[in-house]
Amino acid sequence: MARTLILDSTLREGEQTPGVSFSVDEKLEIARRLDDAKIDMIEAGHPAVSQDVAEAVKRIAAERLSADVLAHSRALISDVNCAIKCDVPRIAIFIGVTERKLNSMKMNEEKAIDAAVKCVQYAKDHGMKVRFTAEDGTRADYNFVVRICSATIDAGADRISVPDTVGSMMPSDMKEIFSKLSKDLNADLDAHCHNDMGMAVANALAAVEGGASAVHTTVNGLGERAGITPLEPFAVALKVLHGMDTVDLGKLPELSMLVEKYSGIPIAPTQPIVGENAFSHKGGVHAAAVIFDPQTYEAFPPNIVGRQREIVISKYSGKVAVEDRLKRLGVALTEDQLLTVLSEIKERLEIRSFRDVDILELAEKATGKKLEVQVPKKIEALVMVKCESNVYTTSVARRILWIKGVDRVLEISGDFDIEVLIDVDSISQMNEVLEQIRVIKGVAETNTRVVLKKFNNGS
Ligand code: HCA
Ligand code: CU
Repeated sequence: MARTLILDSTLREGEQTPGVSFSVDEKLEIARRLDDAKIDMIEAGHPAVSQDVAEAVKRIAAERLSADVLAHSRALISDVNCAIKCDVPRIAIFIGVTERKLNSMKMNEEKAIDAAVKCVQYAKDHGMKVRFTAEDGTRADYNFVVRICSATIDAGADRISVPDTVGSMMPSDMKEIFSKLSKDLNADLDAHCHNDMGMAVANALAAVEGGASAVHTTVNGLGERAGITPLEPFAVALKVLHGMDTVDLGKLPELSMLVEKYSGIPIAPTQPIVGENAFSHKGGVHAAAVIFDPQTYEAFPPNIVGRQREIVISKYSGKVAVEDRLKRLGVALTEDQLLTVLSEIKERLEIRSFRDVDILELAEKATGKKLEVQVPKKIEALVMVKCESNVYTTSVARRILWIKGVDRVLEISGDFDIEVLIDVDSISQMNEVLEQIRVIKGVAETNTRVVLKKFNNGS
């Protein structure tokens, strides 16, 4: 199978995510990092949207990245002119091709072909490489899709995108339509799959099997509604299922965190590849098997993207997981002591995941002696957070809660909006947490107090 090209549209489709607006500098940084990760094409924006979008496209194009940089454009000469002003080497010109969309634009098929061809020719005359997009093409009349795409190919388009604009396809149909298009069109094909029914990765893979040579992605799957094919699982799937090397997989977690930070859209713990839990094992049966042989419960190892496997200790844990954790902490217990620790773990329901200190404390109790282990001294701090007036405090609070090292988040009244309890092992970790809080969109000010002494009433 030929190497699939990846076009990343985080800066165009991704910025169409409700609530997301990247600054020009943020876009430049994301573009550089995408380039660094060896993305083939970067869809930098739709310049006709606004002045700042145009400026970002122009500045990204001026970076002379290895990736092919392109601008998005409606099939309007005025839009193409905006792209020309940005000096982009490539343009993607789209027009809706379903009967419904043609009606809403008060156009018929011939007029749509005419508008598309004129714009493609105009862009070619101005020295740009051109992709034509038959928007919502998977739901449109197939013969018309072939007719309009062929006309734009004759006018000079070298790539054709037939997007699943509303995410209504399923993989078998996707493969079929791309197999047909590869025979009927004399151009390279792009697949752009929306995720409305959660099939964007599967549909993109199916399109590749059918003959698509490029797939559109966004970091963290951002985009209109439920977004499009997320870059991270798609690139990993190409590697794991087809042995295909595309982007630098080791760069994905950082890229994902950067986009999480600038977009303000949190990564769910269960998100594949980049979610907090993507490489964690919890159930006793799972943990025991993974400790024996990780492949028992892993389709691919975490180090494929530079991450590490975690065995969570909780009431679901069995003897093997607890013994393994203690061994890694340098503690060996007798069978009886181990069973005592395990039964305590199963009773202490207030602790959802046991940290090393918690486990060591139980081991000390079971052995009746102070263990000779270097347990890092914990640092606790209270961070008061003030939010900007136009943001929804709960969404900021929720984002803070997902930061590693944050114990509790309280929405409060008074001078500050949120109080955060941090529980970490070192000052440098505390600073890291503070930094992660400060960069969250909507955080205006923070004020930190380190806990010196704690008094409990014994309850
Ligand atoms: C839209 C356009 C698009 C275009 C995809 C492409 C879609 O926002 O409607 O140019 O390939 O999903 O059809 O994103
Ligand atoms: Cu789209």
